[in-house]
Amino acid sequence: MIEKELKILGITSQNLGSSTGQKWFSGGEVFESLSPVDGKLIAKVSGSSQKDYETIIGDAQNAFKAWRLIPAPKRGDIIRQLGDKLRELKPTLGKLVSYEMGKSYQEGMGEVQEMIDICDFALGLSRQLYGNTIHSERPGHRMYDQYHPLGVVGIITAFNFPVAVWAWNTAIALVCGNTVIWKPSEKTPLCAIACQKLLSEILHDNGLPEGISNLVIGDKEVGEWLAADNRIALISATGSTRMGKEVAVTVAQRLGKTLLELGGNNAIIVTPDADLNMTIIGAVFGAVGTAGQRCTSTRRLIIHESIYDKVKKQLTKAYGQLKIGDPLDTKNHVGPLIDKAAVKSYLNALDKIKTQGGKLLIKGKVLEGKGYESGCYVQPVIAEVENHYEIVQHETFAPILYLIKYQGDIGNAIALQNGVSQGLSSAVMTNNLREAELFLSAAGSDCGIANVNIGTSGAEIGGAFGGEKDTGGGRESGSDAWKAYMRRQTNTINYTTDLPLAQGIKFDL
Ligand code: UN1
Repeated sequence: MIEKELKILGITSQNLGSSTGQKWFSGGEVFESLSPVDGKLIAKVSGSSQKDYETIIGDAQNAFKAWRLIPAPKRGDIIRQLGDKLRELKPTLGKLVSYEMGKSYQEGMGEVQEMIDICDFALGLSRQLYGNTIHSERPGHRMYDQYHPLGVVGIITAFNFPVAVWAWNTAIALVCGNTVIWKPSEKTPLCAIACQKLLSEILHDNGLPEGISNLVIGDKEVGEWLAADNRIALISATGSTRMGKEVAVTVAQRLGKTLLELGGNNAIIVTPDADLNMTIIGAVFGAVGTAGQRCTSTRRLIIHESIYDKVKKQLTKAYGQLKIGDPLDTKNHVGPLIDKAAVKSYLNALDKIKTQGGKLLIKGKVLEGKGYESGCYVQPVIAEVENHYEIVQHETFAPILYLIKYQGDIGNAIALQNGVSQGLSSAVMTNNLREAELFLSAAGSDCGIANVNIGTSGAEIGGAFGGEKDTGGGRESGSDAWKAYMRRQTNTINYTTDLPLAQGIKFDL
């Protein structure tokens, strides 16, 4: 199924483990990469032993000493070469993403495109890591601030975006002069090995040392090693709020830096002035795309009572047209969940919806029979609920869409939308300028992402990506998110023969 792609990507029995570049390690526990598409074993991959980990961190620290001195635009050129390679390999890597993770081939290709986009962004950024010049209060003094690399950056990523989130972090961290150690999800190790292989070959071909880009394979325990390790300056972690809270505490204990991008509970508000055709497409893609396993997936639709029945009818009709099956077959809309544990949590959520008072408009089930042998394909669900239900307050990584009714003006809808502990992505569907502006104002959405007339998922890399509250507060990707990967230094230079003190303090000897 995927042999050809693995071969093109250079994945062989020699590199099924952790790596500092040209060196590969296979000292630890063995993990199986199973495809949720057909349930087949793709490969067995070795996790990192503590000994492997020590070698990797040593190489990352050594490499940092050289890498930080290479001019940023030259570092940018390495990332340009990565982008070029990704352009060439887009269908191949896109297919591996789709097969190992289970998202549609279209979305797998989209993920690789996101990698290419961040490489372009990082290349430009490598000539723009600007500080400010500041006017000094003292005569003959010059002040400015500048940004220096941090050191070794630890990157922890989730299974749902097995390549793009690495690329957002790595492309930016590397142009900023850091070296990186990546711990991908143990559910998608082959995507990680493919990325590591691509980048480390480029680094090697450019005569650069081992240890600039590193990969450690493992589960939670390896994540804990990274979080507790004071040789790692920044931990950038993407995943559940539960994981993020643990990482935050561990890293804070050693006063390290964190960048957290955690769970969402994203809503689209549908007002009486919404364009309903756009609303239905945006909501359905947001809810069932990646089988509801994006942190930006649409989980709640907050609909005005005057159009509630109409939206409900059109949505249930649209769900009736969804084709569920092999994500590599482009006629299907919805692929499988990542594994059987995810199916269990989907079934558990359905039970809770019923016991907490919700009504299933489209009932859920695990699909069986030909094409569904992996046991990971589920029926996307629509449920009528109230916002305060415990299950609605919780992020379930599955295609479950909650319909919530609001009355009165948009202020009531905004209160519901903000009435959850997470704060990642949000949207309003309206052609009413007053509603749109209120939604974007200080009294509006409390999320890191707030959209008008588009859905909650599918952000571009040019903006800063992340959210507030239980989403962790970090920002990755575009805009000035790069600043989290650097240390700021304020410099004051006196070019006179006097030594005036700031604040006019007199000190004569
Ligand atoms: C994630 O689910 O962790 O905005 C990232 C989006 C994608 C990234 C999602 N560009 O949906």
